[in-house]
Amino acid sequence: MSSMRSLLRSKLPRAAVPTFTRNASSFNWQNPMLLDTLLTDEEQAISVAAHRYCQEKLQPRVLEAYRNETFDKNILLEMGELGFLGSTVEGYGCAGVSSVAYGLIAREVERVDSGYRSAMSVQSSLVMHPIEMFGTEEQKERFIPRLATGEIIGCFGLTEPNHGSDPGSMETVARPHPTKEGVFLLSGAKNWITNSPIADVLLVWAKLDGEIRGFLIEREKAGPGLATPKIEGKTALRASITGMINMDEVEVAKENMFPTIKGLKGPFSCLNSARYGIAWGTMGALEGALGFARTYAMDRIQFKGNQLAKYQLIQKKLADALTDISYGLVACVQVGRLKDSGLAAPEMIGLIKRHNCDRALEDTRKLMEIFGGNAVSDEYHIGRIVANLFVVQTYEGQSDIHALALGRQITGFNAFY
Ligand code: TGC
Ligand code: FAD
Repeated sequence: MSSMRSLLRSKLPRAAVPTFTRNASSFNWQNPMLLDTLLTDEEQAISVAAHRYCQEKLQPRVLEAYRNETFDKNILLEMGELGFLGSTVEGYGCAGVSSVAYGLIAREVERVDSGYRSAMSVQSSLVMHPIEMFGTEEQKERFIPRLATGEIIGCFGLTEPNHGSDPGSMETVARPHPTKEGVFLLSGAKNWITNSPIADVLLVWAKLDGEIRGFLIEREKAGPGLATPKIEGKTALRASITGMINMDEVEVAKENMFPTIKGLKGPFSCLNSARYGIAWGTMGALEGALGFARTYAMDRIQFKGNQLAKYQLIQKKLADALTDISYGLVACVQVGRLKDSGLAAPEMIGLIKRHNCDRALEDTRKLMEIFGGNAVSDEYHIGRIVANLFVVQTYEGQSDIHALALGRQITGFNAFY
């Protein structure tokens, strides 16, 4: 067990670890499928630690952060301290926990806000994990330990202003510097990039001689050709920071290029890990929304002194959400186990990403109705959760794009043309 993993566990009072003592026939709406029976002791402990941190430290900050569209960089330092960043990476100061444990952390973070999960998943799945998979030993040692503590922040630049669902058509190019040996010049633009305005290291995908390659741009060495303006006025995911990456002949040393990975499978392999985390995260968001909606329905009195919770149409909305949470979480555990056994096909991950995003978006939109006019007040949280989930259903492959990837497997016909 690595030291970070021990650290993660040592934060827990023993009594906080869940136990399995319960009646055989009991049903707990907060744990409908007895998810803990599918988890190891270590995964349960990590889940409890993540729940506590997120509820005690993130939940109290989220309203103001969302209102003011601000992201507190200290959150990544706190997550680093707890071992949440790059938690599946082995060595380099990382926890080296299972994919299921990583998913449980994503679930707890997104129970508070999708934007916080976004910041964590980009750092973990889309920067640290790619360096682990494709980087040289020197790159791993140079970047991963500082990314693990949150001392430096990373971002992942794939999407461009004219190429979102079809990144294969990207226009960003790299070319050898005409006079400096071992240096490339990167030119182009990336759009809608989580963390880009505050990133110290920017993983950018660009075409070199027509082939997609990964480059690690270091802000402090990039010079005046690099600009990362913040995108202001977002209608969702306002607690995370999003921006562009504008590159005009940005110098990148050859030592900062991934040495062997070429083509779309480079960025797409990174997305497998991030999409898997989203499948868990959206279930956390839905669980959070169900909790808020249940509390509201129990408290709100209408008609002849009745709680809203007594009405059948209200109960159906709650039951639909609970059912989707139950199926969604069990599927996440199964895909996580397959992932760690090397048996998870990308389409399995696309399937749970798509389904859990769709169910979470639709269910939270229905739960929103329970709040009536109060849904419009940010203090009830539900409007923020629904707005965020639209983005989560869109990024990392919009829902219909994953449907077409599945359709291609079912029929053998490629609908991307
Ligand atoms: P296609 O022919 O399917 O594939 C090209 C090559 O890539 C390989 N590949 C994969 N490899 C590993 N894992 C995967 N998931 C893979 N998917 C594809 C494939 O085997 C092939 O390899 P090779 O060796 O044969 O060349 O490519 P296509 O051009 O037909 O595209 C298919 C499509 C539409 C599914 C793909 O373009 C796609 O997934 N589009 C969605 C784009 C997307 O997801 N963008 C995400 C941007 S990052 C982001 O949103 C981060 S938000 C983070 C946050 O804030 O939380
Ligand atoms: P488009 O590709 O223009 O698609 C628009 C609509 O058309 C979608 O509904 C899509 O499903 C549909 N469509 C497209 N093609 C087809 C087709 N062939 N058949 C049927 N329907 C189709 N990207 C990054 O690289 N890094 C990041 O960190 C990142 N963070 C993001 C953060 C936020 C807040 C947001 C909003 C986006 C982020 N993205 C990031 C970008 C995100 O991945 C893209 O928005 C997403 O991939 C969709 O691309 P697009 O917006 O260009 O939509």
